[in-house]
Amino acid sequence: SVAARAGGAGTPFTTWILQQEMEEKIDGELAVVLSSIGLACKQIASLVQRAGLQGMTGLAGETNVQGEDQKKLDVISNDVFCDVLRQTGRTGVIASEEEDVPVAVEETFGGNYVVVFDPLDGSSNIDAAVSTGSIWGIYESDSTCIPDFGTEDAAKIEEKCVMNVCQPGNNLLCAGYCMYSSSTILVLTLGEGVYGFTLDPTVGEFIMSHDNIKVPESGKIYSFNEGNYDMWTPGLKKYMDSLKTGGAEQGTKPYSARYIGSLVGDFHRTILYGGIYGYPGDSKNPNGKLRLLYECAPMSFIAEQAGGMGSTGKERVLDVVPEKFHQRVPFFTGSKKEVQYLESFM
Ligand code: P6P
Repeated sequence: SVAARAGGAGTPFTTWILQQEMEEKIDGELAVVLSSIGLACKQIASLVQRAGLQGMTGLAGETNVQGEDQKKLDVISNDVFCDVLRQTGRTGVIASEEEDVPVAVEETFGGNYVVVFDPLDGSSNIDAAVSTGSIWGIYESDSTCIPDFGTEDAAKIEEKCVMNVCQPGNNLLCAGYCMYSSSTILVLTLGEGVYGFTLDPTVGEFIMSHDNIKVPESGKIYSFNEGNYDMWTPGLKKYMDSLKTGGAEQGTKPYSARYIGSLVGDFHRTILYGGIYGYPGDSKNPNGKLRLLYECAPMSFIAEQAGGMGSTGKERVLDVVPEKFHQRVPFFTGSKKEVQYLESFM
């Protein structure tokens, strides 16, 4: 008989999850949650691929809590993630960029896990068929914040859900993203390395294509929206200017600029090719634009597990304890040497 593959390239995602469970890296509950996230990503990939054909581009006519116009696909992708996670019966709280507040999954709050996610990040790119992505993080539910649906009112339940969700990234059990681009790639970490799975549309399954991703130690690619340059601090301007004449090794080859304007696409290229992605704070938005809970913390967990860094410019993103659900932080991530060089200017 063909011995079951012990992981490695070519392993289907479903098989890999079962192997992690057999090796007791995850329990059966988390295995179910991960499989359901894989299903949500396949459903969203299908929607994104057909968006232009099914009249799903354009605006949904509503705005989210961030005051951003919600694209039709934003709303649909959020529903996909919420429905799939509820149906697992293993999630206690789900928290989405698209929802005003975290939501307790009443039917099964006994679920062990809290899932935070951005169902379709970079959705402003959808109308131009530019890459987008889903981002998620999974925490253990905080046993001191389990609401009592029998006795507590909605305000108390909401308060406990927000407390349960606002955990530092150091507590993450799993972080991942799925990029919808020239191919559909699901990348995740369970705390022991970073693995990438490419969707084989002929099978309808994610197949391992990246076995233990490692970020190059350095890389001469920078990914910032330089349109904000005039609003940056003097230190950051000095840093950016230095990249034009070689960066840490002044007088050597200048850096190349690559900016998709979609975090998942820019991040994925950065961890594979090396370099740095940054969304700094500026005079208009001192904490930048990206959200801590469901963008910067999961991406930082992945970056660190791949041997890179995730920094606010002053500290590890994973050390930041969220005070607010939709809290923003300045974000710099990628090759260790590149992020350390940036931090020396902050
Ligand atoms: P800007 C997309 O809206 C997003 O949240 C990230 O995906 C992306 O990296 C960033 O904002 C782009 O922002 O201000 O450069 O358009």
